Amino acid sequence: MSETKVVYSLCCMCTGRCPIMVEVENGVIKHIWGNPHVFGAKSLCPRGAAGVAFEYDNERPQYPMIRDGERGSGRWKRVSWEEALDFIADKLKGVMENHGAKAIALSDRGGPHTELHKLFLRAIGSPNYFTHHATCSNSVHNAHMSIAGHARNTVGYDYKNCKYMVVFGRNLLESLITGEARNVIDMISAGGKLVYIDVRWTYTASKAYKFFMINPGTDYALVLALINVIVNNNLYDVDFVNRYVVGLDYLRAFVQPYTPSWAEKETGIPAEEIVKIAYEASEAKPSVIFNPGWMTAWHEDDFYLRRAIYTLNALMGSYEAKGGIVIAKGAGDAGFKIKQPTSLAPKVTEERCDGAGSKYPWIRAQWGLLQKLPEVIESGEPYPVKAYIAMRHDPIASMPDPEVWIKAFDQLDLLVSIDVNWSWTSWYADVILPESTYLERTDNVIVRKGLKPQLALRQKVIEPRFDSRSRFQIFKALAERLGKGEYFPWKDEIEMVNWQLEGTGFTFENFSKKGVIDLSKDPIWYDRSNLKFDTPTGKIEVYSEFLEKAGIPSLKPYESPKAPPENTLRLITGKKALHTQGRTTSNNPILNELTPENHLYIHPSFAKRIGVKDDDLVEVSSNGVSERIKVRISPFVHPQVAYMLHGFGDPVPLRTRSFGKGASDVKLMKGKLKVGVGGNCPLFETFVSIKKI
Ligand SMILES: Nc1nc2c(c(=O)[nH]1)N[C@H]1C(S)=C(S)[C@@H](COP(=O)(O)OP(=O)(O)OC[C@H]3O[C@@H](n4cnc5c(=O)[nH]c(N)nc54)[C@H](O)[C@@H]3O)O[C@H]1N2
Ligand SMILES: Nc1nc2c(c(=O)[nH]1)N[C@H]1C(S)=C(S)[C@@H](COP(=O)(O)OP(=O)(O)OC[C@H]3O[C@@H](n4cnc5c(=O)[nH]c(N)nc54)[C@H](O)[C@@H]3O)O[C@H]1N2
Ligand code: SF4
Ligand SMILES: [Mo]
Repeated sequence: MSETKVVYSLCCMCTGRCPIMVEVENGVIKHIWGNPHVFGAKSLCPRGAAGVAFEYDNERPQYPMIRDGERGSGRWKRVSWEEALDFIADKLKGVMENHGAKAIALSDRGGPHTELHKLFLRAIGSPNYFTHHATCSNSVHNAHMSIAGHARNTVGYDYKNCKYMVVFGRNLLESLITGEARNVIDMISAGGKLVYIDVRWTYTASKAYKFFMINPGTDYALVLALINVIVNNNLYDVDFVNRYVVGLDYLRAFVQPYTPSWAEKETGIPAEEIVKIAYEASEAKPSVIFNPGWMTAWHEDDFYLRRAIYTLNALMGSYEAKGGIVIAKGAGDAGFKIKQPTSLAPKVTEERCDGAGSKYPWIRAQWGLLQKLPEVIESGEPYPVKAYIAMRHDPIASMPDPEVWIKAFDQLDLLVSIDVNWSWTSWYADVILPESTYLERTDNVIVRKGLKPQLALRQKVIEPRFDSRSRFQIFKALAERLGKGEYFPWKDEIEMVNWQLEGTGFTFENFSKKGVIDLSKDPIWYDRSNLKFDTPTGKIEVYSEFLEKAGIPSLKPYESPKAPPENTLRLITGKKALHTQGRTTSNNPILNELTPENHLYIHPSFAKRIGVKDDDLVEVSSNGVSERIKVRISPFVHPQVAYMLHGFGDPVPLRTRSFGKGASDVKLMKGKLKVGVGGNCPLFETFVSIKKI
């Protein structure tokens, strides 16, 4: 008799962690749906649904391997888990004896499923934990930290009740997270107005009430002009600003030169439209969101743009307002305490190798500056780093300058890649550890923060198909081998989950009914007359004494972005709904069939100049690097930019579907392994020349 069941869990086909409902028949996954108890419907983004194709694809590492040839030669020997873990532990012991634990670095994607990696690093005593945010949200996180005292993701958006939202290059409906995209559509259906700013047309633009194609890298001019109109015409929320904003006079004086007609020349957006946005937003306040996006522009000065966008939200009084920016409520707000594994080990106080939090005091250590790691490895300054664990992270594919990474890796005593796919980094690793997929493992309990906080759990749906292990098993085994087993006191994942839930009245079993546990029946709002921001003044610091002391202006005078040198275009990249980042989905059997390669989108005026038509093959070059790619000609990209999807030009032959298809953006972004003011790599400061082949 056939046995069917439904298991609730969390997706991991991107960073969104959407709640899912998995249909299983006789131990085989048949379909992955959205969790209807959370979404009110079963639909899911295409990548989430393609999790079935990922699970049953054999083109992934199937057992632990140790390198058996030159780095990058693709020669490996299969080993048992015991051998692989012993090998790693021996190397780590050697590194610790010679250089101390701080010579061991680990990077991952950040987020709440990193507890066990961080616990491992704390247990052995290394401060060198990095996230992937140097090429994701670093400047937004650090900007919000500096202005409101919290990370970007400790505030959310009350989209459903929002009446007016201005979005800066955050492609909400393509670079999507299922629940967020749904909420944005609900907002528009309910009559909320979306104003979308980008350098190219996107699906999000297609749903917008107004779309403006802005001159690349000039968003800061637009924001300064909006502030100018708002403060000069008293369009701001006076009560909120008087109560919570530090630096209104500074702001008022600062923005005086930045008039709408000045901004029109910079941005290409008509002055009267800028004035209209300011007035329309003000009418809708406080149910207004100026959405700073995730990284949009990736320009060196991005940090100031983000601070200025958050300033607009403060002026609208939209913090903790219905339809505005809401402070995300956690378990504590609902009267629950969830124990976190990292709390078992003391924080490491030793200085980090990248200068985050020390040389760069405004850049928080919790995300780090991964772009500094190759330099540290090469130079041994401020101290040697000799071992590196890339955990659910592919730095070579997701950061600029692959050759710099590869060269630095040659200086390491140990490079470990823990992945579910063949990543570019794993191709150079000494040891590859295949993690059990997200459908084959249970992770730690997470809190889904928001107005109504919930607990959620990624849990094992089927047995691992290959000789893989979960992150729990891997880090516990390594800690034990290094004499730190006491920090991983649980027998297995379920015991850990139950430990996390101790005192709440819930257990592992409570997730079986609908996948999540509601911690609050009603939305939790803080008292708007008594808000507390985690800054030195407890207020929103438009003027920040802390930054000024560190030599960073609170707002920087505007400088026009560099114009592309003659016959070049600014290279920009992004995502589409069918793919995730660099290596998570490009080889996925279904998604690869739908989008097997990327194209270079250019404006007809430039196409005419270089004599190309749709689908012609061109050579794109920057800084001595060239890639080949087909062109698409579109009037919907700004005449000064060339756009391509991120994550193609796969160099790993074992990924037969994606190998060699399309062009690699990270190769072209040569020389961008730098520290922008907010800690981001300035990826979009890349200019390319293009010629027909
Ligand atoms: N030029 C350019 N660079 C970019 C971007 C861009 O648009 N343009 N986008 C940037 C952004 S926003 C981000 S967030 C970063 C992302 O950069 P990364 O975090 O490196 O993103 P991915 O390539 O998706 O995932 C990294 C690795 O995690 C592996 N993985 C997936 N699921 C699991 C799992 O369950 N367990 C384990 N152990 N491994 C897993 C994947 O196979 C992949 O090899 O890239 C950034 N880099
Ligand atoms: N389908 C899909 N969804 C995803 C992901 C994925 O890989 N695939 N990744 C997830 C992750 S980790 C992240 S961080 C988010 C990222 O979400 P987004 O930040 O929305 O991601 P991108 O697609 O990189 O979008 C960047 C946008 O900035 C625009 N842009 C470039 N230069 C400028 C400029 O000067 N001004 C303005 N206003 N716009 C500019 C680009 O044209 C592009 O549309 O997406 C998440 N969701
Ligand atoms: S947005 Fe899509 S791929 Fe990302 S977690 Fe949600 S369902 Fe999965
Ligand atoms: Mo990201």
